[in-house]
Amino acid sequence: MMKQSEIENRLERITGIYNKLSELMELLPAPDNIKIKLINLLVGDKDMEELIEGIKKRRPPRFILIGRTGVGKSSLINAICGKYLAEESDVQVGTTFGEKYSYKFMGKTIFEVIDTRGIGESLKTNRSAEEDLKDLVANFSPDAILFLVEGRAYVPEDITVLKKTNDILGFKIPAIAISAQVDKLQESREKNPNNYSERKKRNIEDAAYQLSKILAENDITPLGILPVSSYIEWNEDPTKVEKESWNKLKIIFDGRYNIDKLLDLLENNMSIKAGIFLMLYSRLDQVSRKIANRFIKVFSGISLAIATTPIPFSDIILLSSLQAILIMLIAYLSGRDLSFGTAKELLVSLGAGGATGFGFRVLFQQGSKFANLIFPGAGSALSAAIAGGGTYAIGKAAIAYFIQGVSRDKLKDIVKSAQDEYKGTIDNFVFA
Ligand SMILES: Nc1nc2c(ncn2[C@@H]2O[C@H](COP(=O)(O)OP(=O)(O)OP(=O)(O)O)[C@@H](O)[C@H]2O)c(=O)[nH]1
Ligand SMILES: [Mg+2]
Repeated sequence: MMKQSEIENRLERITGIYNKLSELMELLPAPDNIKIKLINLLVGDKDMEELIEGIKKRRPPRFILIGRTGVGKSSLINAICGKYLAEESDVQVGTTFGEKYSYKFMGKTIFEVIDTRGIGESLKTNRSAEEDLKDLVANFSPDAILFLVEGRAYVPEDITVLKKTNDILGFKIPAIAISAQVDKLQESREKNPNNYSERKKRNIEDAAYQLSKILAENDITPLGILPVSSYIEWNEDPTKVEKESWNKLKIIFDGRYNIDKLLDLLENNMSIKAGIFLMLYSRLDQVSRKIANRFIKVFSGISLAIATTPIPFSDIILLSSLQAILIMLIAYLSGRDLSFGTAKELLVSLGAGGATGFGFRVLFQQGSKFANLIFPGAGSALSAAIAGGGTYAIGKAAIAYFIQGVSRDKLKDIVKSAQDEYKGTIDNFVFA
């Protein structure tokens, strides 16, 4: 697995390249007019721009945490990134009802949080409290609201805060309701989620159901309702260790439950800037694949655009070149060199070139022949589904080969099933 610093360096390089696409094109054995068209396509694409911006300007996610003292808000944040973070209060933004905190690791802010513990009661009675909350939220511009309740012990004040916060935000940001500390449900001695009994699983489902009922009764419709355990045993008792040493604490028992689902929900619904940062600090082993998937989505979209404004014959060359760039980027994300050689390695495995031994300059001149190898029946005119699905499938093969280490002989099957999976519209996919 690549280290965080190496992945970050690679992301830096990719965003740098986007500003100098001509350098990337130099690596590609395609005719000049194709390269120019490609640059225009990549520069003009809104989704591409958003993704590059998201990578470049990644920043700590901002959460509003709603939940009583002791419900497990801080523990959830630790569970999300698998580290024991230092919670630092931002004195400047503190009010009587909500306070801003930074969660730091080795001096670096990983999360920014507004903790609203205890605010419910004053909201009920105090108008200026509501105004204050409004200001706090407006200045903070949160990425998500996390609402925590333990078991059935929900408190009406919490519901008040959740309602108010959502009113203030106009339901624009994702709210996720969490039934916390479900490891404590019967049988509470079993802390390993892999060994949860059927009875315990039923109890967990029930806790989530009870929470969903409370929310429904209050007309609150969160993006998701999740039962979660943040249970972690550290190699030393954090409360007995100096704050300076928290970053050295290691997990010796991992009882986390559903944190992955929570992360999926957050990543897929937050701004890309916060989502990419979150990936880097929560699931480093999956970052390459996840970012590769985002590139696949963007490149498939561009492929659709190529097919819907056809330039006879040359569109297939354009498409193959675009796909070659996608493969190069995915290979690069996996730790390979940024070169056309890596793309060629994959394309050869897929049947383009290899056996007949024709070079890739010829390949780009014989675009339609290549098209028929990879997308049977394509010919010289491309349908949108074939273009989008082809790029999607080639991208998936690139992830399998470069990132997941799948062997070459399985790649054709992966291309085929990915094409089946892609039925015209890509927006229905969750890019996990
Ligand atoms: N078993 C179990 N204990 C938990 C879990 N989450 C938190 N705890 C424990 O509950 C206690 C309170 O957790 P915190 O994370 O400090 O709660 P909090 O909501 O941040 O509390 P305040 O900061 O006071 O508002 C700690 O002793 C945690 O170890 C969980 O999922 N399972
Ligand atoms: Mg706390």
